[in-house]
Amino acid sequence: MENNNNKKVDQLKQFTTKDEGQPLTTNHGLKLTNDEHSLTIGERGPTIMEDFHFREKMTHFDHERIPERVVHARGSGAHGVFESYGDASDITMAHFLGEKGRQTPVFVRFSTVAGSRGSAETVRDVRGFATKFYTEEGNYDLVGNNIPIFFIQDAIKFPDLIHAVKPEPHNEIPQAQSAHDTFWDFVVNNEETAHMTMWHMSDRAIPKSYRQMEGFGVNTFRFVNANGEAHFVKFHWKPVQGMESLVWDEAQKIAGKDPDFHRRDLFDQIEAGNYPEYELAVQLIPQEEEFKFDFDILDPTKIWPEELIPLRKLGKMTLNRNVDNFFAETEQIAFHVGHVVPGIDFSNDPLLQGRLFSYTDTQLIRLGGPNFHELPINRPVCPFHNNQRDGYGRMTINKGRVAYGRNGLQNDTPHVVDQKDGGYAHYQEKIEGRKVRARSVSFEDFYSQARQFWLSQTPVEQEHIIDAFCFELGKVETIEIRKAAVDMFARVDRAMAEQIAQRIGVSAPDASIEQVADLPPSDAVSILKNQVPILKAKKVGIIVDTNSNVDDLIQSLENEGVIVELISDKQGMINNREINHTLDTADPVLYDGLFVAASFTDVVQNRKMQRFADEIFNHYKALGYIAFEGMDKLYANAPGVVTAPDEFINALKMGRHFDRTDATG
Ligand code: HDE
Repeated sequence: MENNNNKKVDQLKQFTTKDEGQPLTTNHGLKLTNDEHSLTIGERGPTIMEDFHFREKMTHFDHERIPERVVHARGSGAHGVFESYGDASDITMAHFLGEKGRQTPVFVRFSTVAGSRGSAETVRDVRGFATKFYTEEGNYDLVGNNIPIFFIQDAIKFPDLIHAVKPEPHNEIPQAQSAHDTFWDFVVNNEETAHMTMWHMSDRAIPKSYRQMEGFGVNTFRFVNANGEAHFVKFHWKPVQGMESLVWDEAQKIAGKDPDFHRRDLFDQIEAGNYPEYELAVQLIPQEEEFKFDFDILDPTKIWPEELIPLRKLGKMTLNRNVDNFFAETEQIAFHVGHVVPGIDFSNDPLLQGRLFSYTDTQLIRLGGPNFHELPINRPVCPFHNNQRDGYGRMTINKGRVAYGRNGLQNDTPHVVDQKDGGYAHYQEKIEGRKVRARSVSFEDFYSQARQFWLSQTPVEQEHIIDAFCFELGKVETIEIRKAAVDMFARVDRAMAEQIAQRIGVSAPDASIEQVADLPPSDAVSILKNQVPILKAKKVGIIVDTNSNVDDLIQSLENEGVIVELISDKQGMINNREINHTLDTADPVLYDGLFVAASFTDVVQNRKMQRFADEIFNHYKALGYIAFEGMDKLYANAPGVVTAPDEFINALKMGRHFDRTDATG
C-alpha cells in the first residue's frame, strides 16, 4: 500500500535503491566487464593481488554477518501507522496521543526469545512484540512481549535465566526449547518464576500467528501530564483479529513442515491487503495509590487484573507495508526501552531499571558502534542535533568547528530547551533509602497470581497446561528436578501437580506442601473465554479429483475472505482450476479446515488423504467431506465434522472444536 504523508516512508525512500536494469559496478562505482572469472596469470594460473574486484566482492561477503540478537534473534517485522483515538493530554503529554486522528508511522518487530536466527517459529516460547513510534518528538519504543509478566523480578538475574533456557553449553542442544534440564533447574531454584511458568505452559506460548496475539509492555511505566500529575501505567496491545493458539502436536509438526509459519503469515496477509490491527490500551494507577493493592505494582511478575484496573483505549495500529529488505530494516532495527518522549517516564521496577542499561549496550556489539541511530530504519523523522561525533560508519557531516557544549563560538548551540518547549524533564520522584542488595518483602508472594491464572482458565486450557508440564518435565533427565517442579507447582494447585507427578513418574507432592489461597479469577487472561468467531484469512484445503464440483463452496468461502487451496494427487489443472498442492507438498497442519471432495482409485493416495482428515480431526479443526468412503464410521456426529458444504463455513467460523473426543492435542 502506498502511504501518503508518511514521513518515515519518505525518509526511507532516500536510502532505497533498485538494482534492476543497471550496469554492474564495484562499490565505488566502476563499471565491470567480467564478474565470473578471477584475474589470473594464464587461464590455469594463480589469481593475482591486483584483482581489486575479486577482493572487494569476497571481502564484503566475508564480513556480511553480524552477531544475532542475544535474545529475540528470530523475528519478523512490518511498517504501519498508529492513529490516536482522542486527546489523552489528561494523562500524558505525549504529542502522538494528543489529538483524535493524529497519525504516527511505526515499525513492529515480532520475535521468539530463545531460538537462534534460523530456528523454527512455532516453538513453545514467549513472543516479542516491539514497536517503534517515529513521533514528531523523537522515537518512542514500546518493547513488549505477548505475556504480561516476566520470569524474574530483578534484571541482574537475566543472564542466568537466558543461559538456562538457551541450548545447553556442552552440546548446544536443544534449540529453541525450554524442555530441558537447565531451564527447569532454574525454575525450581527461583520460585519467582512460578507465575510466568504457568503462562509459559499455557496456550499463550504457542500463538497461531503474530496477528492473533496480545502484546504487553510488562514493566510499570509512568505517564505524566503537563501539570506534572503522574500515573503508573501498564501498556497493552489488543489484536482486532482476536486471539488464537495452536495445539501442541500441531505446533511441533509445523516447526518442521514450515519453520517460517509466522513470518510467512504476516508477510502474506500484508501483501494481500489484510492488514493486522492492534488497539493500544493502558491501565492507570494514580501516583498516590501506589500502595493500595495486595500486590506490589512495581513487581514485574504480577499482572494488574483487568477486572480491578480497567483498560483505557488510546489508539489503533495498522500494519500495512512489508519491508523491502529484511536485513536493512528488520535485522538492523534497534529498540531500547529508554527511547521515550515527554509524558512517558519510568518506574522503579527493578527489571525495567536493568533493561534501561542493556538495550543500547547490546546494539554496540550487534551493530558495531555508536552510530546505529543513523541507519535509515533507526533515524527519527524529526531533526536531531548534538555534539556527539565520529565513530565507525559515521554518515552525518556536521559542519563547523564546534563540537562541545558551553561554547561561545556558536552562541552555545545546539542549546537545551525548557519543558514547555518540548524538552524532556524526568519525573521528580522523591526517593530516600540505604544502598542495599535486597528484595522487597512486598515482592515475595510468588504463588497467588499463579493460582489465579490457573483458576481463570477453561477446563480445556487447564488440560493443555497439564499436558505442557508433562511434555516439558518429561524431557528433563534429572529426576530430582522433575520432583522439585511437582512440589513447587503443588503450591499453585495440588490436583494439577498430582496428575503431572503420576504421568512423569515421580511421587506425589509432599503432604506438607500447602496450596495458596484463591484469588477471584480474571477472565481476561483466558484465550478461549475471549474468542471471536472469525473467517477472514483462515486457510482451507480442499482435496479434489477430476469429478469434484466445489465451485460453489470455493465461491462462498472466498466471499468471506477465506484463503482456499486446492489439493490433489497430482499438480496441473482440474475443471479449469489450478491445483495448488499435491498430497505430498501440502500438509494438514498448515490449514484451519479441510474439505474432502475426492476419492482416488489409487489406494496410496487415499491413505494419504485419510491422514489429512485424521490430523485435521485430531487438531479439532473443521472437517467436511462428500465423497470419501469410510469416513462416516470414523467421524460420524463429531462436533465440527460436516457433510454439507454450507455447514462447513459455520464449522470453520467457530474455531477449534475442543468438545471432540478421541482427539490428540
Ligand atoms: Fe529484552 N532484550 N530484556 N525483554 N527484549 C533484548 O536487546 C533484556 C525483557 C524484548 O525485536 C535485547 O536489541 C533484559 C522483558 C523484546 O529487536 C537485550 C531484560 C521484555 C526484544 C534485552 C529483558 C523484553 C528484546 C537483545 C531483563 C518484555 C526484541 C537484542 C531485565 C517487556 C527487540 C536487543 C527486537 C531484546 C535485554 C527482559 C522484550 C539484550 C536485561 C521483560 C521484544 O538488550
